[in-house]
Amino acid sequence: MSEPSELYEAILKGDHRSAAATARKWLDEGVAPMQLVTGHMIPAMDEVGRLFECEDYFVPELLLAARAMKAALEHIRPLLAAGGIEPAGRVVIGTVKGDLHDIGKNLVAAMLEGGGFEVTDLGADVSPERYIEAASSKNADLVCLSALLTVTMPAMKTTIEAFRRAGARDRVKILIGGAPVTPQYAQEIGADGYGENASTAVALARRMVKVVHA
Ligand code: B12
Repeated sequence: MSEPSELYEAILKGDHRSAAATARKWLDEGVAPMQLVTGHMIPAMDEVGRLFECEDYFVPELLLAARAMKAALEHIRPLLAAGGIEPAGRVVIGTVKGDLHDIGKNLVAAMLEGGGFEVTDLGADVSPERYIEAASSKNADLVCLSALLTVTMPAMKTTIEAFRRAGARDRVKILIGGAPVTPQYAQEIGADGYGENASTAVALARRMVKVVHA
């Protein structure tokens, strides 16, 4: 992003009406959806995080920024989903137990849909039991776990262990992601893969489905 844009400012200020209207206007003018996401919206959320860290912003400002981000995403999501061509596999996705952050998870879900996957989104604060139940009832190839808090990362491990205990671990590939998560952590807890962002998540999911079906 060369300079702060209207969309960036709207998210930073938590103005959901302006965020939605600006996103709509730019999409109508032909700006690529992912350019809005990576060039303006994610940088705005990063700045919100920085302001929170240095105590210029508090939880209410985070909530307003998140609402503005979601309002803009409402316009972008259908366009990402429309990009898909062939059905690529079945995915169950959610944010792990105790964690309410769902913006990144929503983006990953939208990109996977756009990549032709059938996606079941369980939302946030998802218990291991709900992942296991959904993976079984949807006959999922992949389970995607998101966590944004260092204190909820262990819930990823607990979820993977629960799959193992339920005898369901071998039926799915488990991918993890979220800002504090690392490839090393994925290896440590026995996940099948780690994705840094929504685009790499799609490439990774495609590779994993090939492995599942091999
Ligand atoms: C918005 C926000 C909130 C909102 C969330 C609203 C919502 N509906 O999501 C609210 C206000 C609820 C919130 C609450 C809290 N938050 Co908060 N929040 C944020 C903030 C500013 C932005 C997160 C975000 O949406 N980023 C944008 C998205 C697009 O990025 P992303 O989530 O990282 O996702 C991308 C990748 O990580 C990846 N990815 C994500 N998931 C997955 C999954 C898979 C499978 C794959 C492959 C990839 C992948 O792809 C995504 C797209 O590219 C961050 C700061 C930051 N910059 O991250 C703090 C932050 C995460 N929050 C923080 C904290 C401390 C809290 C609270 C504890 C605050 C409090 N005192 O109450 C609570 C916890 C509530 C709870 N139980 O969850 C800290 C966490 C610190 C830590 N290390 O644990 C952060 C880092 C802020 C900070 N700098 O201190 N928060």
